[in-house]
Amino acid sequence: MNPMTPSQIAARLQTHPGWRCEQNWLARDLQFEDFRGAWQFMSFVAACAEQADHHPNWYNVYNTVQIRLSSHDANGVTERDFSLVLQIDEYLTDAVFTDLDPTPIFTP
Ligand code: H2B
Repeated sequence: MNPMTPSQIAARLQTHPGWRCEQNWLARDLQFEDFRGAWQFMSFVAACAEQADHHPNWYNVYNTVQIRLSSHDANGVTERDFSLVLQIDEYLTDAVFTDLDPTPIFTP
């Protein structure tokens, strides 16, 4: 699967508020009410990821989750990443959360 072009990604992101593109990644930084909320979100995404055999990069600290999606084998963003975005956005329609300002992922 070929990576999408920056203009293709920008066009798709029009319908996915909260998400942005950072180099070869789709990125979103979320804050939930508490650790339980963050963990329930991650559990949902983990199940979707396993089903799709397509896994996020993410970083969790208490009630925050920084999620990054990319297709490693295509070295870029593909439809598989947007398929996860769709499932995540659907989950979030019933969740209590706020979007955090873009925050670089902590790298030790
Ligand atoms: N997840 C992501 N995001 N990109 C990949 O290229 C990828 C993956 N490849 N999950 C899968 C696993 C591959 O390593 C396994 C062997 O199918």
